[in-house]
Amino acid sequence: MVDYTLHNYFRSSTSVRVRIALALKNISYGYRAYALLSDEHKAAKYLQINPQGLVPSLETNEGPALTQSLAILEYLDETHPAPPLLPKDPLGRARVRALSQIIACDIHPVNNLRILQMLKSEFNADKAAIKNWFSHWVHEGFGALETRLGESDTGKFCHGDQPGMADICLFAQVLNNARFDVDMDIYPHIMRIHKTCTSLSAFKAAMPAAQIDAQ
Ligand SMILES: N[C@@H](CCC(=O)N[C@@H](CS)C(=O)NCC(=O)O)C(=O)O
Repeated sequence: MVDYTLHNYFRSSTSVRVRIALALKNISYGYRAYALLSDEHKAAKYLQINPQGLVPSLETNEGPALTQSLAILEYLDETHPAPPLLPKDPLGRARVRALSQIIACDIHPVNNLRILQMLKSEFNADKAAIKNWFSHWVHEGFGALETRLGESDTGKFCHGDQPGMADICLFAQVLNNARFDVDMDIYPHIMRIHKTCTSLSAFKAAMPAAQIDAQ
């Protein structure tokens, strides 16, 4: 039997992604919180788990800790196939990975805490400038995502009628956007899917406010 410990932070959207996948697949796990604003993720002990000093990491009793949220999602999908996070057909898989990566590769990395901190400390960006930066990169990615969600493969969720990897990424990013007041009224497909996800217990359980370190 595999033991899982999730090293994460309540508000981290990449942590939200892994918490949703664990909940959808009904996998129980230990919860270890790192306060990012106090740099707990940069402590030597955590760097032994994840040399990148980023959350989340998923520790198992089978080998080295897993890092990178999308790699963790794919590992969970391969080890616990039901319910699937990716479709079976190669074209469908490529589509879902592409929708996910709009968020995970092209929006999230440039809006990560360490980037925003550097904008402030090295480039004197004030609150308004940081908000502008954050919104700019969200709109770049979400504009394209919204267009793609107009495709016929979209159903109740990003791809068909079951939630998968792209919905997980979408849901977590929309939560992040709320903290920066990003105008979401211009994204009807994204907001419809986000609302549908919000009604599912796995998504509710993964939300920041439901975590012990949110108290
Ligand atoms: N590509 C990585 C990104 C992980 C990541 O950047 N996590 C953020 C929290 S959402 C973090 O640890 N930030 C700490 C920092 O920026 O110092 C993944 O998907 O797991």
